[in-house]
Amino acid sequence: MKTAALMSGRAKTIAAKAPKRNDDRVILHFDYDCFYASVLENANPGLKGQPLGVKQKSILATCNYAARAHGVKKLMSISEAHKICPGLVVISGEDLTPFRDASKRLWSFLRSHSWSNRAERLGLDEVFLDVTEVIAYNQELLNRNALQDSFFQLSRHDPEKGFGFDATQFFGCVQPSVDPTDLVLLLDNPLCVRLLLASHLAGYLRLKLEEDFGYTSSGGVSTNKTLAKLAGSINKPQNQTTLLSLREYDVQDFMDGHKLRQIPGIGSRIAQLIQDHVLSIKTTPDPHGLEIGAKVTAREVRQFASMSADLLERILNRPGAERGSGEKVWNLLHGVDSSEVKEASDVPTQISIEDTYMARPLNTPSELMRELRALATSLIRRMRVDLVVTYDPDPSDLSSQQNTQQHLRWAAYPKTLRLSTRARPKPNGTSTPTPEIFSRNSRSQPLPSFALNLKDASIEAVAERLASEALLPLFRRLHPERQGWNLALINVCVANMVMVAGPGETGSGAGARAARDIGRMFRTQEDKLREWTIYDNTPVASVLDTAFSSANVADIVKSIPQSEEEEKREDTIDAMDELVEASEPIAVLLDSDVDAWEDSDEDESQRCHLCGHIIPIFAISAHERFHSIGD
Ligand code: TTP
Ligand code: MG
Repeated sequence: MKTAALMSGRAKTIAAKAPKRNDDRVILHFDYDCFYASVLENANPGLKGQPLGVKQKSILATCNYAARAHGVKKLMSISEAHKICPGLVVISGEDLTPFRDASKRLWSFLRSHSWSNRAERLGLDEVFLDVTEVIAYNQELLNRNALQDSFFQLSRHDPEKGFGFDATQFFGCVQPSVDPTDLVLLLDNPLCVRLLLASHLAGYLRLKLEEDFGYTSSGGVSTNKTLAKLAGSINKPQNQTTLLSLREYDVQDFMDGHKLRQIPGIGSRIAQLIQDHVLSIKTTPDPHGLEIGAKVTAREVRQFASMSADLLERILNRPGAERGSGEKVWNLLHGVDSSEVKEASDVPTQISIEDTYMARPLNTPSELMRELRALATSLIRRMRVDLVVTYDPDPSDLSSQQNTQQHLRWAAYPKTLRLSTRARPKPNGTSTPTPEIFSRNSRSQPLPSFALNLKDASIEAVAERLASEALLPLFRRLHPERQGWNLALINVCVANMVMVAGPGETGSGAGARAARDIGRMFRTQEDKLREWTIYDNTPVASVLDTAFSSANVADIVKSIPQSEEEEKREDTIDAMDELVEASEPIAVLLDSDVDAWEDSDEDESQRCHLCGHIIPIFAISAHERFHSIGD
C-alpha cells in the first residue's frame, strides 16, 4: 500500500508537465564492439587475442578490448599507445572498404528481421531495428502455460523458422533490475511481455552476429531510438540491456541520471546554452569545450525553476536555431522520442569521400590536382559499386544484345556534386585552435552527365574529367587564390539521389529505357553547364598549372561565363543542400559511447560539435573524416 502510494505520488509530480511517451513500438539498438579492430581480426584470425590498434594518420581510430585492458584508448596517438602497450599490433585502417563492406553485410542480416523493413544504420557500426510487428505476432503466440519452452517465430509463413527460448526470464541485463519471482506477475503487463520477447530477439540476433559473422556487439532494447541507444550503452561490450519502462518514473529516473551531453540529439551548442542558463553563467567560448553540458544532469535541467518546453525554446532561440528545438529537447529529457527508424534502402543517401592533410597542408596546384584526381577516382568507383546494378536486357532491343556493358544500369543516381574544404586553423598566438577548426566551406553544382557514363568510359577516365571539369572549377570558386590555401581537408560528395525504376518494377526493358532517360535528362543539364565549364584538351595537370601559374589566372577564372541565373541556380542548390543537411534527423547528432570518451585526460582536446566527443587535437581530422563516412 505504502509503495503504491509513494509510486502514485511520484508519478504525479512527473506527470504535471511531462510530455506523454508512446510505448507502442519496440526498437532494438546494436553497436558492434571495437568495430574496425573486429573487421581486421576476422580477416586475419591470428590477430585474435592480441592487443590490436587500428591506425588512421597518427592516431588509433579504435583498438580491441585486449589493448583496452592495457590502458590503450580510442583516438590515442600511436606513440602514446606504444608506450603504454609495447606489444600492440598496429594495422592501417585508412582504406575504409573492408569496414563499409562488413557494415553492409551485418546490416543486411539485421534488416531482414524487421517486418516493416525499418533498419537504420548510424555510422558504420550501429543499427536501429524496429521489430514492433514481429514482436506483436509472437506476443499472440506466447503460451502462458509453457513459458520455459517458448518458441520465437521469425517468419509468418514458416512456423519452423525461429528459436526456442525461456520466457520466464529476460535475456541479458534489465534496467531497473527485476526480481525473477515478480516476473510472472509482470507478464500480465503487455508492455513487459513485448520487452521480454524483444530481449530474446536481440539476444538471438547478437548471437547470430557472433556465430555466423564473427562480430560481438552491445544491444539496447526499448520503445524508442533514444532510449534503446542509451540502454545499449549501459553494459558494453558483449552484453545487452532492456529498459523496463513499466512505470513512468522508471524512464524518468533513467534519463535523470544522464549528463545533458550524453543524451543523443542534444548537441554541444544546445547543451551549452541550457547549461549556462541553469547555472546562471555565461560560458566564455572555451576552445577545449570539455565542460559543455557535462556539468548538469537531465534532472537538474528538468527541475530547474519554471523549466518547460517554452522556456527551453526561449533559451535556444538564437539566430539560425531550428524552431521547435525547445520541445524536442524537453521531450528528450523525458525519454520521449517519436523519430522513426528509417526504412531500409539499398541506395545510400549520399556518397562522400575525403582526405585530410593535417601533417602536411595542401598548398600547390600540382598537389591539389593529384588529390582531386584521387578523390574523384574513389568517388566514381564508390558510385559504381553502390548505385549500379545489372539488368536483363530487353530481347527486342538489338543494340543491347551487342554490348554486354549495357547490362549495367544506375539503380539510382545523384543529382548534386559538392566540394568542401577546410583550411588549417590560423595560429592565434596559442597552441589551441579556435572552434572554427571544424568549419568547412562548400560549393555545389549539378553532377555532370559524363559521370554517369557506364558505356565506354573507364573509372579513371571519368574521374579525370570530373576532377578537371567539375571539381577544379568548384575549387576555384571556393579559393580564387593561386596557391597557398593551407588546406587541411578536401571532401567530394554526391547527393540528392534519384531512384530509377528497374525492369521488374515497370515491365521488360524499362531498365534500358530508364538508362536512356537519365542520359536525356543529363544532356539537357550538360548543355546548360557547358556555358561555365572549362573545356580544354590539354592534359589536366597542365591546364591547372597554366591556370594557376600564369598571370592570367584570374582572367581565366573570371571568364567562365556565369550568368545571374546560373549563380542563382547554384545558390539554390547550395541552399537546398543546407536544407537537406539541416533537416537531417537527429541521428547524425547521436553520440556513440560518450562515456569512453569523457574520461580522456588529454590536455590538448576539443569537443566535436557534431557528436560531443572529446577529441585530442591531433585526432580531429581523423574524427571529422569518420563523421563524413557515407553509407
Ligand atoms: P565507436 O563505436 O566509437 O567505437 P568501436 O566500435 O571501435 O568501439 P566500442 O566497442 O566502444 O563500440 O566507432 C565505431 C568505429 O568507427 C570504430 O571502430 C572506428 C571508427 N571511428 C573512427 O574512425 N574515428 C573516430 O573518431 C571514431 C569515433 C570512430
Ligand atoms: Mg562500436
